[in-house]
Amino acid sequence: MSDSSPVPLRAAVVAVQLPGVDDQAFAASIAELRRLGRTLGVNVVATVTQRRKTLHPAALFGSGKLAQLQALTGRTAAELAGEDGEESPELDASADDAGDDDGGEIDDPRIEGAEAGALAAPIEAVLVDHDISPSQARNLEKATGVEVLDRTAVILEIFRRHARSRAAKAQVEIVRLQYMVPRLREQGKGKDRQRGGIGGKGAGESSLELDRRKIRDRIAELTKELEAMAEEQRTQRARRHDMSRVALVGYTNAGKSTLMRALTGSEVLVADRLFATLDTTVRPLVPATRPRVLLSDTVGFIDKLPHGLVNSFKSTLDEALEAGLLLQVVDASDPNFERQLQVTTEVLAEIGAGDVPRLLLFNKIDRVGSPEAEEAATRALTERWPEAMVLSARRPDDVAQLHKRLVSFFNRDLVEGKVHVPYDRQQLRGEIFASCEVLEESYDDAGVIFRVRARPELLERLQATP
Ligand SMILES: Nc1nc2c(ncn2[C@@H]2O[C@H](COP(=O)(O)OP(=O)(O)OP(=O)(O)O)[C@@H](O)[C@H]2O)c(=O)[nH]1
Ligand SMILES: [Mg+2]
Repeated sequence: MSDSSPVPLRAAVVAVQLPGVDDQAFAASIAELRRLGRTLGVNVVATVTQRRKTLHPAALFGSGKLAQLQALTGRTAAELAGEDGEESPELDASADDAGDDDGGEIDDPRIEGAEAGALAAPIEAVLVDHDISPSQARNLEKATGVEVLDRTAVILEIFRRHARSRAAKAQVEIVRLQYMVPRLREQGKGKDRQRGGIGGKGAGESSLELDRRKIRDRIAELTKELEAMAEEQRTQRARRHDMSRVALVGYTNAGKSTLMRALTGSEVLVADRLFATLDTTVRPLVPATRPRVLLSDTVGFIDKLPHGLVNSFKSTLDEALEAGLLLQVVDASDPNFERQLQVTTEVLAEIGAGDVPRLLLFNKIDRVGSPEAEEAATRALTERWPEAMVLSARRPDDVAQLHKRLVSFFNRDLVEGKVHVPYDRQQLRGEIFASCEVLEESYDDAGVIFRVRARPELLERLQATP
């Protein structure tokens, strides 16, 4: 199989519905994995689900379900077992809990697309909507004979493809390598399959060649590189320390970058795909305000975000931590928005941004439907979240109103005072005009006296400057 094939890979999504996961949440999670797959150019043509009490450590599915999945690969269990010269461990392991197969209601594999009844062509990959262990993945690969990616692997691959800056690339690379370490032995034991596919293992790169020590060295090297970059970023942030800063945060695809564009006139990337933005961008509000308000756009969140990714993007997310205000953007047109809001709130707490003042923005209200539906949705949202703003990033009036609200938020903190700038220190003049609202300018023998409105910390610093 060539890894540069322009034809989308055909895949099946598999998921186990565990107790405590309701139908809606289960369906939403699967739908999200399909979207993640599409972002990688993977066409999900079937979904195989099963209810089980727990995730079995070795076998994800019971034998009946596994047979259905195997059928989608266009080969029989016997063929698949014969190919590997041994019995499928997935089938063995599922013998003890075969009863589970009948334990709950089971979907038949859903065939997507027009031709119901049978798949037009066999699947070439399996996407699992869980984080599975290396042995679960290995067993499933053996049983199906196709590439298996769990949710983490799918997200990591998207991050790898979308990373642009040196820092983002290094961050993703570290997490990917960490993900690979426990899986190396598994792959090393069997024959190394030099096939192309989704997981970035193609292009002649053999996982055997990369032994663990080499990987650890590489991780250490990347970590050092990142630390140097973080230092640089810290210096840059320190320079913005006295300024009014707002950070856009929220679920992936909520419309953060669209709002960034609308509020700052910048050309950041907007795309209808998951994790379009991985790098942080900082721009001043436009129309310009005095003092300046800086807005930052950054990576989005997702349910079951791989833990390493949250950690590795922490320095990127520091921008959010240091902001005076977070704009928590929610896609109000997504049926699953409440869960997305919850996930975002949890991640914010996890990175230590739980206490930063926050303004909830229910975005994409233009997408909910008719004017009546929109009105009803707006009413319901404001009833439940009275402090929130309901808006559409595509409506200039809404954006103007948000702009106003940001300005008045920071205005509340401003204090009035005088700054004396000696004639030989006129370089301060530029900084004062950029960072303060200048109310009056007068002169004495020694220099210029500015009467300004500014953030208290800034005013103190300016007044202390000799
Ligand atoms: N109808 C409508 N579409 C919107 C609105 N805001 C954003 N979109 C669309 O939603 C999609 C995602 O928007 P982005 O701004 O890229 O979303 P994001 O939050 O930056 O997403 P990530 O960078 O992936 O985390 C794009 O296709 C936008 O055009 C809105 O208010 N109304
Ligand atoms: Mg974005």
